[in-house]
Amino acid sequence: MIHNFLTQLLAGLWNKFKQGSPVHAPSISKNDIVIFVVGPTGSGKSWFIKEATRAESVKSSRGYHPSSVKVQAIRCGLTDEAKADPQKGGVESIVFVDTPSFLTASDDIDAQKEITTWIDQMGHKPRYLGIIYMHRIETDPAIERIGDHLQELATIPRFGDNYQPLRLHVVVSYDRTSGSISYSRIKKHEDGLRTQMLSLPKSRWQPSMHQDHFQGEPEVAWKAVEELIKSDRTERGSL
Ligand SMILES: Nc1nc2c(ncn2[C@@H]2O[C@H](COP(=O)(O)OP(=O)(O)O)[C@@H](O)[C@H]2O)c(=O)[nH]1
Ligand SMILES: [Mg+2]
Repeated sequence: MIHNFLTQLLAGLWNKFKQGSPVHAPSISKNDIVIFVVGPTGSGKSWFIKEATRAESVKSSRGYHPSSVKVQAIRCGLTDEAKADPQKGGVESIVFVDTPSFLTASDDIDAQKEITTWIDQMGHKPRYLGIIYMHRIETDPAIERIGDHLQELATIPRFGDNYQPLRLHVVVSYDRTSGSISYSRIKKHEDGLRTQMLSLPKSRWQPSMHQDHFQGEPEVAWKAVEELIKSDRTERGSL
């Protein structure tokens, strides 16, 4: 059961992994944890991965132009200390997958196709697969369409066939340097987001929402990954 194999590793996840570097889908191994980071343009996907992995190749945009048109994956291996831990549950690394945005202004980026191709090329079924959905709280980018976009993701065959119901953890990003936003607006956006998540079909999705806003702290990013995995209620046995 997922709960058991990662219990020890999951305590204080964020200082158990080294700086990340790019990895291609065929190199995914059965001892990897793979986390897809999805969401609209400007929601903070690249920012989240950049801070969590400290990988130099990840560039966040500080704007709304879709800078990621291809899938880019970053692998963080376990530190030597964590590697020596007998409780590491067979896990060797965590791979963050930066996906092209949904809801982009430009229609010539086919996010679903890019993600599908990447998944089809995965060398192995990873040990664990989950999704982080980023949402930028200062703005309200058509959250009523989240369901449609996630639906597209859920129908990607290798996702749909092997991992349903899909584990989805919502992380709200907040860039304070871009100007302040009132408490009531934050609440309103969070409530709207929660309503959308709760209306997702339960047969396909197992959603949850991260309590803290991501404001660039690696600890919060890793905590979100911990929560994603820890609160999985599915028995995925031999994944
Ligand atoms: N404070 C701060 N904010 C950032 C940084 N990088 C990105 N952001 C914020 O996050 C937003 C989204 O950036 P990005 O991660 O590229 O979006 P993506 O399209 O989802 O990958 C930007 O508009 C900024 O508000 C950063 O290094 N520092
Ligand atoms: Mg990006």
